[in-house]
Amino acid sequence: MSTNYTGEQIEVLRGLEAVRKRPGMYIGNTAERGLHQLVYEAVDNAVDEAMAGHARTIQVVLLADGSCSVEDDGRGIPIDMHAEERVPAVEVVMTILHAGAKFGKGGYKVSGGLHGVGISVVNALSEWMITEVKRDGFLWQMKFERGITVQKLKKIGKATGTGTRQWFKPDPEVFEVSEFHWDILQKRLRELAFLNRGLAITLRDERPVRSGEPVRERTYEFDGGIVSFVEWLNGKKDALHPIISTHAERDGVDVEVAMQYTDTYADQIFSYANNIATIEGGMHLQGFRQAVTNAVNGYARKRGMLKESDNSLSTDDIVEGLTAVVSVKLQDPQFEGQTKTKLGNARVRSIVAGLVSERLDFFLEENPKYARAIVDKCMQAQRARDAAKKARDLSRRKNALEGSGLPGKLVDCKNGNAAECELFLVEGDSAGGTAKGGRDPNNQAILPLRGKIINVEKARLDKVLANEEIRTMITALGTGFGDEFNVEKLRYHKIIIMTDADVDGSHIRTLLLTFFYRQMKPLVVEGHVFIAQPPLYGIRKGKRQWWAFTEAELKAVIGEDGKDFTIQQYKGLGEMDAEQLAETTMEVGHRRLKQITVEDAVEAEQIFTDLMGDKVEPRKQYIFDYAKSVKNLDL
Ligand code: 0RA
Repeated sequence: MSTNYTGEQIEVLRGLEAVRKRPGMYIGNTAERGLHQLVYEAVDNAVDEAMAGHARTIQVVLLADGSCSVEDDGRGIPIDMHAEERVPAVEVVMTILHAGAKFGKGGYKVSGGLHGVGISVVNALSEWMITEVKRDGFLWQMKFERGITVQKLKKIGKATGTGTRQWFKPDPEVFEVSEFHWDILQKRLRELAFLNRGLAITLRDERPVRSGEPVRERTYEFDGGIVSFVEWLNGKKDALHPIISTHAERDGVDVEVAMQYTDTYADQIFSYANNIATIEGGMHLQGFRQAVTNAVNGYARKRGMLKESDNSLSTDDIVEGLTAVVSVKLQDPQFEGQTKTKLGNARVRSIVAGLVSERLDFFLEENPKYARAIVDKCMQAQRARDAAKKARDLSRRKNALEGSGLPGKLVDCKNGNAAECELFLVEGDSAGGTAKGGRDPNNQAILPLRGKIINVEKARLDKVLANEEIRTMITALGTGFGDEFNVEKLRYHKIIIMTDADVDGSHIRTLLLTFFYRQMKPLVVEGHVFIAQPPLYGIRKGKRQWWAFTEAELKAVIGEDGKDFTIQQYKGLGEMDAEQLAETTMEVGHRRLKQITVEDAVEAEQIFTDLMGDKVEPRKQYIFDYAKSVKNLDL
């Protein structure tokens, strides 16, 4: 290589240096998430080519050497000389930060904070990368190492058809982990296939498998697009009517909506902008909710189901049991919010609302039987909500009479600063007593929960509120719940579920998580909920003592034969005394907490429905898949 750098080479080196110095700025982090982000970046480019109408298939292959290949059948990245940079266009795309945008491909280029950082970032963070382009009857190839071109564009053979292949090996100098996870990739690829009707995405795992296991390969392709998505989401629920859907472009915004009511109590509404999950919602979601509320109220009034003197149905009443996917694609998405997953473009609200109103008004008029079922369902929700409100007002008044209003069972802490306080939700009075003995009274509070918590997935709000354990917990947390939930009133910033490591314990844990997820979602989304991890084993040898939290840790301490060690297996919290519980499970510095995260709302919803809903079959399947699902949810 010449030492007389051109301007372009200097720009490339500066760009690479920036990316390799602060990878987190470009891909979030250098752990599991960042590693998978590399694949998403390559796939997003291919999906863009598909959205522009030029590619139909995408193949993602995980190879034995830890590399990943993403291939599409689009037009192929251009290989002609770039006028300004005087190198082939493909080299510009691969080596210059944000070069993709310069090409102004047209169509709906994603420019979110999460994606669209440019394939050159993947290149910079890869030990090696090979780009192949099929165009004009030839196969072209370029090679890179840590973003630096090591083989200029070269014709390596003949080819039929067109397309692009991006093959890269993440750099172990950059990433703390190196293994791609099938489950993580599969979920996102499936979602992309749902969101892009007709696009076929294949995931293939060519890494060595345990003997007897087949090589995994799955293709996701849905001719129904988001209608198939809703069908899949409701697969295990009973629907009240056929799926209602609409798809249209208005003022440059492509809008797709599919919706269906079920006989359940929770709503599952997923929104997307340019294929990015808008976890924090935004204008498209607002438009949707507003339109559905107006349409159902309008119909109910017109048919006399709601009398003049009746209150209108609220949006919360109207979304109960509703499953919906709202997907918009637009040129200039504005992503806002804490995690940049809230769509800010105001005009999108009225565009979505207009389309949904039109479609839903028409559906209700044309299908009186289904319309009645929907309105009935919403009115039942309204009645339950009224009953719940009365119960709540009553209990508020009662609390006011009783003084502080905090439940008697709560062993509170002294510190008044919520950010420093922790609440342990403990299974049973006896473990509660032990925890009380082991806590730090300054900032750790204990709330023992007796008996079973009601399953919120199967009961309406009024029933849920009649449950004493639930009421006690709500009062202790201080936030209210449901539509009145206010995270700013939270009295403890860490809520730690501490249950036994047995079936009952995991049941209670799941019931609590379901309640938080359904009625206090921000608590979960903002990362306030944790699971305590008591040790599985206590190990002694002479005067020395260890704790093991996994089988592997046990092995590591005692070695293969375990001679001279006394091993005690802990089945429940009750088997430890206060000091042991504090030392292993409660004290900062020793304990291991698992934070509950909702990275993947679709997955979380499915798991809660499966786990807690009416149908038995999915629950059996869940128990079968238990280990796997728990891992997905990061419990
Ligand atoms: C710029 C212009 C054209 C295609 C592409 C980029 C392109 C990029 C990627 C990335 C992955 N797969 C891709 N496929 C295409 C259009 C070139 C033309 O007009 O033929």
